Amino acid sequence: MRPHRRDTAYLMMLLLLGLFGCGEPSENNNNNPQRDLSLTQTTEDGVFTLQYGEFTDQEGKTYTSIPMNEYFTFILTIKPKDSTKTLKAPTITAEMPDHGHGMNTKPVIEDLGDGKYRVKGMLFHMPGWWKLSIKDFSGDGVEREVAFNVEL
Ligand SMILES: [Cu+2]
Repeated sequence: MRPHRRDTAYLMMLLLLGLFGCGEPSENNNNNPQRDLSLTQTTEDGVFTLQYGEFTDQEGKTYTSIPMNEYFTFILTIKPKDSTKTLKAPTITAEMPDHGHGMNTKPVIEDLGDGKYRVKGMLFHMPGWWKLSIKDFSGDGVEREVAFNVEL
């Protein structure tokens, strides 16, 4: 009888964590209209313009926008203003600033040449505000970072 009751208490705890933990839907519905959701961003110094899009699933089927809790692939294009600037494969991360966590997956980046990269293995597992960060992509040793906002 006793271990049984402990199991029940444990289950209740899990249930409460699920209800009040990260991801309670009502707290994610207040989308910020001020947030810049554009798919193109320029680095602060104006040297690089980055664009992302062409969302697909693992089989290459098109998504009109980033899906929630589904693996997706996107194409990132990095264009230097000055053609002498060289590029290298960027570091790509994504986080939910309101929740203090990132993705549970690690993206895989494929260099398609000419400043294009295919980024696979992305998974935004929760609704809310995501910040997609692209950094460390220039060959000149200057650290630059560009962030794209996503509302799911
Ligand atoms: Cu979250």
